[in-house]
Amino acid sequence: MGTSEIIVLIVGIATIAFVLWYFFGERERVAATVSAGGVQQVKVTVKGGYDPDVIVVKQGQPVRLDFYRDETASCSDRVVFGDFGISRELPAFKTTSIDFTPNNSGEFTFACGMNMMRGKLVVEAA
Ligand SMILES: [Cu+2]
Repeated sequence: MGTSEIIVLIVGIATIAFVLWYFFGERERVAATVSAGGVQQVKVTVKGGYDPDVIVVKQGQPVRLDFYRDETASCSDRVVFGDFGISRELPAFKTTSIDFTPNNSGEFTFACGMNMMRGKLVVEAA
């Protein structure tokens, strides 16, 4: 096998690894920080997606998610937590706080109003 073939092989493997990571890899996962009042807080930036898009909290303790919408694209003007009956407008370039207490453990999806941008709330059993 010549040098150029080896290079092609390495580039091919790297490309496949990247594609696998991109589609199936663990997304950025962020655990909430707990305030003095016992509220689990996470700041989420909304810009073409949710950052972080996997949020880990504990069951039975109040949660505050501060969504900062850093864009005007209409796709993200609403965030919906279907399992919690929450649907909230997110004004552009403002922080919108969403407060709730997850009473059940499990994985819950949140999404924009069109269900295109998605994130995951992981509630760990108390
Ligand atoms: Cu959308």
